[in-house]
Amino acid sequence: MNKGCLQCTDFLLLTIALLMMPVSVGFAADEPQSPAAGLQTKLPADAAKVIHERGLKPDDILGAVSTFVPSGQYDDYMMFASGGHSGQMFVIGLPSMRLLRTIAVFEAESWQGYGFGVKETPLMNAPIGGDSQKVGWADTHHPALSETNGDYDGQFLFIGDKSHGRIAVIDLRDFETKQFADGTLMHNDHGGCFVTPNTEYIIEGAQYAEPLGGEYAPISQYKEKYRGLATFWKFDRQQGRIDIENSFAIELPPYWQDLADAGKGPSEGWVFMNSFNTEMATGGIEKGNPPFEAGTAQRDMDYLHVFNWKKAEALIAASKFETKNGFKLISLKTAIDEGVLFFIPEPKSPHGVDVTPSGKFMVVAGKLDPHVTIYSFDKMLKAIEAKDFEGNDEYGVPIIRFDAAMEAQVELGLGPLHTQFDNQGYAYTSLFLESAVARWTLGDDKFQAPEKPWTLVGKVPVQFNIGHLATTGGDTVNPEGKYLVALNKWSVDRFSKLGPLLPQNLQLVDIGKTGDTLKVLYDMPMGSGEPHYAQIIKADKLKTWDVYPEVGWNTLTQSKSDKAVMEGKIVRDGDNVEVYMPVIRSHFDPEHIEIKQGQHVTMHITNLERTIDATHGFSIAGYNIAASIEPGETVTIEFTADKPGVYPYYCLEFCSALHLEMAGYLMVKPKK
Ligand code: CUK
Ligand code: CUA
Repeated sequence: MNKGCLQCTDFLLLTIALLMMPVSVGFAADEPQSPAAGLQTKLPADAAKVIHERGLKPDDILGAVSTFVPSGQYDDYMMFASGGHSGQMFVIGLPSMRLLRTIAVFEAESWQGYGFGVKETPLMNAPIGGDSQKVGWADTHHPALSETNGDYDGQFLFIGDKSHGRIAVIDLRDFETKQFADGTLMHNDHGGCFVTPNTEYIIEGAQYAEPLGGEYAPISQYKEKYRGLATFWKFDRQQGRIDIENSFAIELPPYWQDLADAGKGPSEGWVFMNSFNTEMATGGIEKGNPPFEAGTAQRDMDYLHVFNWKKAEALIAASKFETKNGFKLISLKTAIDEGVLFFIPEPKSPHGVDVTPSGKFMVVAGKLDPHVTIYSFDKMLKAIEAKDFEGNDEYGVPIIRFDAAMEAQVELGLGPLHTQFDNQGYAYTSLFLESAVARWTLGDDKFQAPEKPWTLVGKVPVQFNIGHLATTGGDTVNPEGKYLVALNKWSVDRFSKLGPLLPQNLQLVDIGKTGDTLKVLYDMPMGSGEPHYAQIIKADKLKTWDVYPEVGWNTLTQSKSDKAVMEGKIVRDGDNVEVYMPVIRSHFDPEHIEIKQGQHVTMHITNLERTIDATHGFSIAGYNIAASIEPGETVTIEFTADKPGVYPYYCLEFCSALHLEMAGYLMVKPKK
């Protein structure tokens, strides 16, 4: 027997041992066999051969058996990841790391019938900046799941668009986008959104300061005319919509506000938001000025913004606001005078701010500082009450003394960005420059790690250059501490050659075992966008529909449409032609639609099916129309038949043996 075979025998034994370990330990010989022990006899002999042929090492086998989800079984967790400048969102199952679906949000997506004629989507006629200009793309950064009492409730999902300062609302009953809320005061924001513990508000920080309301001011008037912003979008859970009327923003100095997190538990009612470029650098490399990258990194400290949002809400109720571009705005002066806004120095060019599960501490990571800085909410509050300020910034915002609010600093490594939590008293911080995840202990009484508080206990290398990281339930009051996903920016040599544009690499880490060295279990290439951030929810918290509740469902209003019919008909009123079209395997009714050139056509198409997965599509190639009509759904399509000719329409989903026969003709008779 050669050496390789000996090795593969070892590996087989290891596999069996791994399979048996959790349940077989402690079983006496005369006890009945454990279920896992039964696997030993059933493990196919070919397994050793496969392990040998594929050259798998023990860690590979551990990764494989830890992440494999057999056919027909479901993943335990669902990860909702943003899609960067693909403008969409991705739903990924854990531990399998399978991409389960894309959610079309800000961009057209024909598989979902999103953006190609169907009216029941916010994409059709989306305004931007209040000027109704259509944009076809977005840069999605931070998803936020709706919360009840600080825990994900599985009802709604929000996602920010950095490029156009928008937020979208997704209903998790059907995983479809329902609304865009469009900021009218600034052209951009960080694309981050963060919810308060009962989803009263969705918070969005600005990014690049600009004159508010789309006005013009030369860069020489940066300090006087440019401003930052924090927007508080009011969420109406009953309607499943952002209530734009009752949303508001707070005017801020022209620092570049970044990420935020909402207080919870003792800090509920407060919001913490990072900023950088408190230098107010204005760039201009071409004129010999310091470029932004240098200009924004002059000072050792920037300002953590601390907001009392309950007080801000009371100001709105008391009409202490102005209205700009139709949006409620609390002026910087009012925010200062009324005690809504405070600063605390934070080192240095910070990026992430994350509130610990207990709500007692705020963790800030400075991109250019090897430490994370932990602030105590209790100390902050005491400093505010005692007016323990080191002074004011040049706009008059009181600055809490760093030492008055700081609890601890932990040296982690190079390029710390974002922090997540588990249920064992550990925090996890991404180290961009070091390509690692640092695990360190919280000095928090909610969960307690065995090691000394505020101590680095280990690092797991990742490939490569990690941005965000997400843990199971990681932003809630009850993190589950099961998995961590590293969202790495670079994948370099991890996957097959794909040309110069490489996917991001999402790596799964098992964090459930105390004391164990953390290991990457699985690499998932994300080849359709750059997920900046993700949140991971226990799959059984989602209460999704299998089919729409009633036949004739309007998915935008989430109620029955009055245009649903069981039998097809064409109603003609002068040049307006209305087509009522039921759809069921395997026909459209009607199959002929005859109209005259120039007539306006409105189609109401209803999928009569009640069978799970019996989705039909509808397309008219010459008219740029593509719909996905899921079981029970009614869609509306409107177009002017300005091009004469004969246009076949057909079903886009291979829905039955006679799917190809599911077709019809749109006949547009020329005017002359
Ligand atoms: S950001 Cu991309 S790595 Cu928009 Cu949260 Cu930090
Ligand atoms: Cu319906 Cu194919």
